Amino acid sequence: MKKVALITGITGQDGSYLAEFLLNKGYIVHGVKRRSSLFNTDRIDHLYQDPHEADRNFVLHFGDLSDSTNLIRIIQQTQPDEIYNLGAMSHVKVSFDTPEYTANVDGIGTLRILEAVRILNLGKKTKIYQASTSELYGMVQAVPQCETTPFYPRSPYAVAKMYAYWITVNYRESYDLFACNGILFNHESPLRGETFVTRKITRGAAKIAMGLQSRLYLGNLDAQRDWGHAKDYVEAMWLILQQEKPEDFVIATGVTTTVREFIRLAFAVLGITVEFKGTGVDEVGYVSSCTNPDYILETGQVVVSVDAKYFRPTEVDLLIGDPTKCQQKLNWSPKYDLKGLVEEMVNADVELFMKEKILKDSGYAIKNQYE
Ligand code: NDP
Ligand code: GDR
Repeated sequence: MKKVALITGITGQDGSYLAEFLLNKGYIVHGVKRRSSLFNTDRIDHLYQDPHEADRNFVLHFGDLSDSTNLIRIIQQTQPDEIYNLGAMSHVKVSFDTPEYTANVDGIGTLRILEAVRILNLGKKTKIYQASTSELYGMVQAVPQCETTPFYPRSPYAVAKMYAYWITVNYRESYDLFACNGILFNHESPLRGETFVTRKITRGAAKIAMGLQSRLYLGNLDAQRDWGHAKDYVEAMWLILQQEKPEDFVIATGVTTTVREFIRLAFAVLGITVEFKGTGVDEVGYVSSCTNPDYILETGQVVVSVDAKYFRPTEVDLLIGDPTKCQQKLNWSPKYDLKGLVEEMVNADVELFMKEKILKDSGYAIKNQYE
């Protein structure tokens, strides 16, 4: 019998990599996608199977984490062996603009999944993975952050995820559910949403090098993050649910890097050296040399400026995870390093914008996208 997985957030970065990973392992994968006015399945279109095909192993269901009845019905119909609750309003800055919605989806949404499994008496069958986050650590209490480091969330997103973390632990202890938190540190990829800082930088660097954009506006360049590759991290999610007993795990690389350094690395892939001067909102990054003959950038050209509108009311300054437990118990360690990740992201964005460049070079107007 094939195992059945249900993924919420299947149209997101992690949902896409996880679906692909589970299909390769022989699972039948069901995914919950939201209704939207335009197609929102770009990241999973390569997995799509025509609904008229018999024996499909990839099936999408319309649904939303704010709707219990819908979740109960989907879980009842699909009878999953494993649920991966990845659906969320996942943008920290945006959570300050939409705090109630974020609490509903990221916090209570998790409760709805747990309750559905309990109501449907699937507690003995269905294992649940909850997408917890290093944002729970927030204000630095101790580093590196591990499973026992105290939480101090610093955004409506992190506070909602803290509720989700504890309600997952509570259902495990109260009802004996196999429910686990993966406390994942930042993970990125060419599929990363365009408004997260890494993708914003790799897109911006690619567009600047290709003459499609002149400058990149960013917020706090001093923030430090423990960045890994999403492809590695979805494997850890699966491993967490294959353990004998349900437990919570930190998933991280153990290496931290500033946003400023990430910018340097991204431009370096394009043969462009960027230096910084000034501090805070006066800070700019300028080109100090450009060795790639495909891109002719003048020395002294300002390519990065700080715009205070990207600052957060409360910031998370430093994240660096301690991967000891996941290394020992899951035998997991990342295959990608940061340099490889940045290279893959920048090269994918250069390829993505090639069509735009050809159109621009042929005199067609191109559409701007704002983040
Ligand atoms: P994305 O933002 O790429 O994807 C989020 C997914 O959730 C999308 O499929 C989105 O749908 C869906 N979604 C949003 N709102 C709802 C809703 N109301 N009901 C159902 N689905 C909804 O996030 P990631 O893939 O990067 O992250 C996956 C999960 O892991 C999230 O829960 C995130 O908070 C968490 N996380 C992520 C980390 C990271 O570094 N990437 C680190 C730690 C935790 P749509 O496509 O329609 O918008
Ligand atoms: P984060 O990721 O908040 O860590 O949450 P993000 O990439 O948004 O920010 C990382 C750091 O970069 C700083 N920054 C900027 N961020 C954005 N988005 N845009 C900018 O222009 C910019 N300039 C500087 C931020 O201030 C921050 O310090 C991600 C999400 O995937 C969450 O869902 C997940 O839980 C955590 O990672 C772990």
